[in-house]
Amino acid sequence: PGVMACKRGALIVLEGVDKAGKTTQCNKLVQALQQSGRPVEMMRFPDRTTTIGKLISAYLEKKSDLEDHTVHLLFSANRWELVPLMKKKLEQGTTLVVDRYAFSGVAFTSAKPGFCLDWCKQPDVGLPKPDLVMFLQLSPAEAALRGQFGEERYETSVFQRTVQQKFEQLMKDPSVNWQVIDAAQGVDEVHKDITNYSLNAINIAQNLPLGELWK
Ligand code: NYM
Ligand code: MG
Repeated sequence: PGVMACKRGALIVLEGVDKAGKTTQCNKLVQALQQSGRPVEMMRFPDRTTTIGKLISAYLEKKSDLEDHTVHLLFSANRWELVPLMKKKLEQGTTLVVDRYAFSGVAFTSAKPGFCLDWCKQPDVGLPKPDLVMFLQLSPAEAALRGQFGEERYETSVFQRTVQQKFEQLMKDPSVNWQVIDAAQGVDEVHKDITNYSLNAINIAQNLPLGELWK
């Protein structure tokens, strides 16, 4: 008898502007999937633990300055350096829940003057394609109710409004499985929506090959 192909895990991404609740919801989703006996791991981008990630982290904390194109390419390189690990995990049947991905990469850089969406997408073309991208939608007014922004680069309401518009442009692309989640709901309601979409994506992905993003 031939060796049975192991069913692959799903690549699930949470996106949204700062303070939308991505990290909280990623943690809750991982916990719920674990409790239901499904193999799952969380990842986040930028992954600040690698050599490239440390350069990015210093930039975000304003401890260093980097030229805008350069930092964009570093964010992308930080994803590419983790691709072999991601593919291995997915092939082993582990679902990956990812806090930000290439969409944040494009939305944040293209919110800067002089950057078009298309240039920003190019370095991430061919990354593992998420089976599901959930966008946690929160209006600037609702975000303001959640308190002050932090001290890192990009954490101003003016910049975040532009980032939101860039995400909206990216969401028009039907080649990506976008689902918009109303992040103004309570934590448990948001979690319920996210879990339902995720279980569905896990079921569908297990019989499909992993795709290539924007290709
Ligand atoms: N960010 C994140 C980018 O500018 N480009 C990227 O490719 C990614 C993944 O870094 N403000 C920005 C968005 C956030 C910051 O914040 C990372 P956090 O809190 O570590 O998710
Ligand atoms: Mg954050």
